[in-house]
Amino acid sequence: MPPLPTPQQVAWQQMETYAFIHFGPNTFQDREWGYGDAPPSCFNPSRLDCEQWAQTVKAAGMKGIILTAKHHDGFCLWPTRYTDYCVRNAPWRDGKGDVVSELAVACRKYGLKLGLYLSPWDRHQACYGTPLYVAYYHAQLRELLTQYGPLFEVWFDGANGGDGYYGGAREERKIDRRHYYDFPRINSLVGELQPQAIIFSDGGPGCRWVGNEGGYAFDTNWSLLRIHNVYPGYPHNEELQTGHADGDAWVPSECDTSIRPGWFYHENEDDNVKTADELTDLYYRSVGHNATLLLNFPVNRDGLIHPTDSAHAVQMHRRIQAELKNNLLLRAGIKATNERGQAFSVKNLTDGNYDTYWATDDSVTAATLTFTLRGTQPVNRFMLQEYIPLGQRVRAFKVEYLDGGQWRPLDVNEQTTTIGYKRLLRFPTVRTRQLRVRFTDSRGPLCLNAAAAYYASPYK
Ligand code: FUL
Repeated sequence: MPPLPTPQQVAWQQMETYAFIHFGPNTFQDREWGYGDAPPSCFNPSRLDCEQWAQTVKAAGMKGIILTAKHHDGFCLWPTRYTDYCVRNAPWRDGKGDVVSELAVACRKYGLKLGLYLSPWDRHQACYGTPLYVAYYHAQLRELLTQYGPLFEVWFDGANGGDGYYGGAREERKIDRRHYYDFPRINSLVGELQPQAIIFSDGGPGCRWVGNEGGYAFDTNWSLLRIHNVYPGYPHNEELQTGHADGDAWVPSECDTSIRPGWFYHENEDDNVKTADELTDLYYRSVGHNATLLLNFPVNRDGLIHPTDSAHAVQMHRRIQAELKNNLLLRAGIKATNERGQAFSVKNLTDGNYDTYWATDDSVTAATLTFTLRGTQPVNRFMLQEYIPLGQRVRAFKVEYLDGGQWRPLDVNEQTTTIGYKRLLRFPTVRTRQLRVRFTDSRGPLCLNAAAAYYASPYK
């Protein structure tokens, strides 16, 4: 039996895009990796407003927010029982503030899901590197899992070990990344307290790092992983980019990137915010490559998302909506060389129902879908979705258009190998009456629940 996603993984994948927020003492000290010695007094956002974050994220079409509750510097954005190195000892809201709680409330108000990042590496705690720290880390995780309502994702970073403040020791500490934190215990804690939450790490088990921080996935991207090989800090990024075609677990990829060069806010990056064009390109190469897009907003010293960042993100969303608006296949005739029977008809490809799909007979792993449009039309985008509750199957396909009497390949400039949850293809505009997809290799019978073709007019 090939690996299948859990219903939670399917629901998570359907979110498609969600936001990251990096915020903490680094914001006030102009750093990326705080050493762990910043005084809590530096944490003093003048106008922190989680509703402003939520409004921005919502307007950018995203479905949730993941906050750095604790980054590598060890400072906690919630008043944890287990250390004084937290908001309780900051001047912000006279030490009575709780960023995690304010964000949880804002997310609920705006219909967004909440996720949390709790850095395993902690450059502040004196006990880091000993078993006591692991108990501390698990206790903090339990607080976050029990105090703030349902979480959609819990994020475990792979960066680990090295030098730090460590209670004043100011030294280098090395841990065994694979075993030190007791990830099996962490995973069962999350499973027990937040069963719907997806666990992110380099190797899952809920979803995996895509092997780069550029915000894109490779064109060949399996949601499968040989999970027992991979662990946080796994050094073979190229395997995380493509997944393992023969993987034994369902571990889809997530593309994390920041809208600015840094993860944290730096004023000197105000003119270096990714443009709507660049962000749109990343959408096609993340969501359109069978992954999710986790886009980071570095909240500034006021405690707000900078207006440039929010403008670009909202423009990206509008652009994507405009480009993928009119599915030309809704009014097209669709024929398949094989159909499993009426319940699995090609009509299911355009009925807008996620859970109905076109399928081929058991023995059929290659087939062709032909789409006849209402007259000759310009086309420059194509979309396919496999019905992933039944797994990821397609290994190779070709998309072609009829040019005069000749079928010609669309100039997609990518390998057309895997599809998975969603595959989006862009190509120079062709004018045609017919398009076809030839599925040439698949691990099993084909199961596709959606197909679309669009004409994205040049953006003004
Ligand atoms: C990395 C961290 O070291 C960065 O600071 C950031 O949090 C990024 C999302 O993950 O591993």
